[in-house]
Amino acid sequence: MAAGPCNLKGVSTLLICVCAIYLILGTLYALRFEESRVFVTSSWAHLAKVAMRGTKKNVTEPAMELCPETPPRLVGPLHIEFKYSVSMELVQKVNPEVKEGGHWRPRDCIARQKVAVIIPFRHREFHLKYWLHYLHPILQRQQLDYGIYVINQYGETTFNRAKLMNVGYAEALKQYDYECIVFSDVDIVPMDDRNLYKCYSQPRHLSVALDQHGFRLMYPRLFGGVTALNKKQFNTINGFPNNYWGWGGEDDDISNRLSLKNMSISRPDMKTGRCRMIRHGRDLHNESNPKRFDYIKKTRSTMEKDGINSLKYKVIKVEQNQLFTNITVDIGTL
Ligand SMILES: [Mn+2]
Repeated sequence: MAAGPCNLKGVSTLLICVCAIYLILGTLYALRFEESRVFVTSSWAHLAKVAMRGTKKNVTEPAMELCPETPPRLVGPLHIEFKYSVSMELVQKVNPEVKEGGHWRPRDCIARQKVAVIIPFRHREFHLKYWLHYLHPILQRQQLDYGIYVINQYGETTFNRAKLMNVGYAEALKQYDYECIVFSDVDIVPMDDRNLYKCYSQPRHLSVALDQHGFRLMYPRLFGGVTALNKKQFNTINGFPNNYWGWGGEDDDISNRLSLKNMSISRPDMKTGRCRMIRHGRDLHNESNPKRFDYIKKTRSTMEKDGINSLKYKVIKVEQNQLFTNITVDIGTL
């Protein structure tokens, strides 16, 4: 009889043991499976993450190359007219990539030059609208890393184009590491986008064939309208004269400075260099400067002391507009 309970005890012990082993093995199996599943999912997650990182990298920081020497989206001759009216709102709408302050740069390649475009200005909002309307798309097709600076002369004293251009040079360089400065009258628009708004090994004259001048270069040393100088070229001539108040002469003084420093003038051909100028009457407070004939004879002695090294002005206001930076400046008076 002793075997009975003993047997029963043995069977129940065995059962308990089997149950325990089953539980342990089951738990172990489950744990192992879970673990491996965690491992599997995490490795997939990892792979997915790596793949994502790859695509993300291509979007935000692609291995960018220098833009091609000849911009591929240029169209050549352009139809330019000033008959229909344009609004700043429309210009903004068709140039959605232009950032505050009038900055833009190519997204898919590194621009070959960082260019500040300086526009000496006063009371020509009507012309500026056209200029922005035509130039923003052109400069984008030219794949430049550019910014537009309108240098607005404060007050109603006599206009001084060259001094405003000096101010534009100084102020633009405070904002960005520009390599090239294009100086443009507000009323001149190129008629061919192959006329690149960039700098060359010699100072560049871009507005070589104006419609109002019968698409002819008025004289060989002409350096007015739209010009481009890199920092070295600009500093070699001590920038521009500050003492030409009123219309005329400052462009010839700049031209003198270039030849006195043994630089030549680089130009597009007369077809590519065609430009349209908006017809207008003489502005108030920009009477022709009677002293200009005398001054341009003395460039040799004046250029070293009058220029970017003697520039004095007071910034009144800097506004980051959507299509350009507007700098209002007090440049004093005659
Ligand atoms: Mn004009």
